[in-house]
Amino acid sequence: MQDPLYIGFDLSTQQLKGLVVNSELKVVYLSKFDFDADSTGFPIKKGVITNEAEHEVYAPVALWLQALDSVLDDLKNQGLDFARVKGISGAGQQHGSVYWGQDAEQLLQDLDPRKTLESQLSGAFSHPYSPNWQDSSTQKECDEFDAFLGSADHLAQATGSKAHHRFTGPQILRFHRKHPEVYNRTSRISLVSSFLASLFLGRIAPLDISDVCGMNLWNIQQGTYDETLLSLCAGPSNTNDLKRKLGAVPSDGGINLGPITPYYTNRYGFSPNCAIIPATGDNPATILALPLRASDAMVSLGTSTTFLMSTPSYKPTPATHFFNHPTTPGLYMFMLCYKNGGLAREHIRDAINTSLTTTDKSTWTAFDTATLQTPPLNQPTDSDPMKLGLFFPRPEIVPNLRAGQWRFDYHAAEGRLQETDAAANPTDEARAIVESQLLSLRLRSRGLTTSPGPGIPAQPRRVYLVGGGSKNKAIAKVAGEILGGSDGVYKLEIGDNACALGAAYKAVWALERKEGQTFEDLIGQRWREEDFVEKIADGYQKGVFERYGVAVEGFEKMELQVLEQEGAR
Ligand code: XUL
Repeated sequence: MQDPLYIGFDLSTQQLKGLVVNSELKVVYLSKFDFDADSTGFPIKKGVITNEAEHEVYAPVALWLQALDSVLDDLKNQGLDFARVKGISGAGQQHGSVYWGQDAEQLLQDLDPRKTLESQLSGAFSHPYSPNWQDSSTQKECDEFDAFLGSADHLAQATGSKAHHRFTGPQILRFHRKHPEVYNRTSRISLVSSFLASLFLGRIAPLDISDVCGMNLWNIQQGTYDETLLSLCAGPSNTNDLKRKLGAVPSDGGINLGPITPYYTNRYGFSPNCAIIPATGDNPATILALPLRASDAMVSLGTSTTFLMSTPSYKPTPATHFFNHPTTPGLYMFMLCYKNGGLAREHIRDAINTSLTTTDKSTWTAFDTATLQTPPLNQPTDSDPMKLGLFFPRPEIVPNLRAGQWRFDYHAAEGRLQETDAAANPTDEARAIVESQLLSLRLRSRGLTTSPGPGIPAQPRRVYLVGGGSKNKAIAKVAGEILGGSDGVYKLEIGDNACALGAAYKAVWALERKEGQTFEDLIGQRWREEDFVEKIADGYQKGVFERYGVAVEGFEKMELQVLEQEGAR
């Protein structure tokens, strides 16, 4: 038999991707199906359907079946020898739920290899749509979730997050109220990740130990569903019935759920021994795209900013998220999900370019120069105030504030803040906005880092930058100054394949690990760092890191003051 192969699928909002790696973690095949461009028969835009009147966003589940048929056909056409595939895992957009009908398991078991999944399973669902993470129809349910254990803080302590519109518990509660008949006819509820695994397993797969934390239903420290929250979510119907619909959750993210169902061996030539490994959420899968060590941080600088960290600490607050780590017991995934990010930086870039009458409006040269020429906190001398600000072209959730801009002078010696005029010169704002975004990350992650050595302050070991903004060396430099990174700031070059890679690596680890061997250890031994990362900036710099430590205090005060002013607290 030739060397084994592993498939990681990424079922995201706008596409399905199938990525095949070998035991050395090298990518050998890749196939993509773009929902808008490649599907037929679904009235979707960017992969979803929107009902603006009710703030609903959802995706047709049959679309995903069509996509999987197509990706498997394409991999076959590319020459993949499916008999070599030893394991399959996946990454799913988080929080989305799939509602299976009464005969779902039978349909999954009886799949005819001569026919497509779409033609056989489109009728397997009690509800043909999956509520999407962009849905915001559940304000009422979120208020109930936040109140049910006493406060949003208590909910965050129990489940790792306060209530969010997209989280599956509030979504199920609303679904239940809106479609009581359909809810009753629903045999099982999957997350997008476990839906994907179910298709390969030929029966409903359990929820994943990390992805289950995106529901507001799983009590992370108890390692069980939270009975109180289940009773809220089940409403007038039976809590046990809801528990049965959701199913048990294995604690091992690398568990072998069982062999692939015969449909795939007959239709594509998979080995009957090919193992199905739990698929996880796309964010947990992202931290598996490299051997991220505890205390390493990943910053995704896209349209929005996402911050991910692997940490042994569990310190939830209403502004942050904690999930079980997808592979490693005793570790957690810490996540910050901002609404703002790239757009705020682009506004200032455009303003600077306009004032310079630069012809190419999208060039970052002037923005970078301005960032690098401005002293930290635009503070020429120690006696000058630190310039701080908040820049939100869109309403923000971290913290919960309307769209707007606020600027302050912080007189650190007296701990005094003074609001200033908006009419700042755009070139002064370039550094301010980058600093503002990074100070917010440092403020919220500072309790999770540890000191890397005697006399060195607590900070991440490495900071990995991904996404569009990671190309920008000026941002990387400021990231190192503010966040530190005892080993530096790195750019992670895995394009947009992070989730699919992480899923494929999860399958490699699950099936090749020695007794007790962690994901970080196995993948760490095989990962050729030089192929994937480039050090792009220094991390910790004595003096400047400590100065930003003072600024973080001012930043925290500023946020509180703005929240008070806006009546948002
Ligand atoms: C995370 C979240 C998004 C989706 C995107 O909480 O809602 O990142 O997972 O697919």
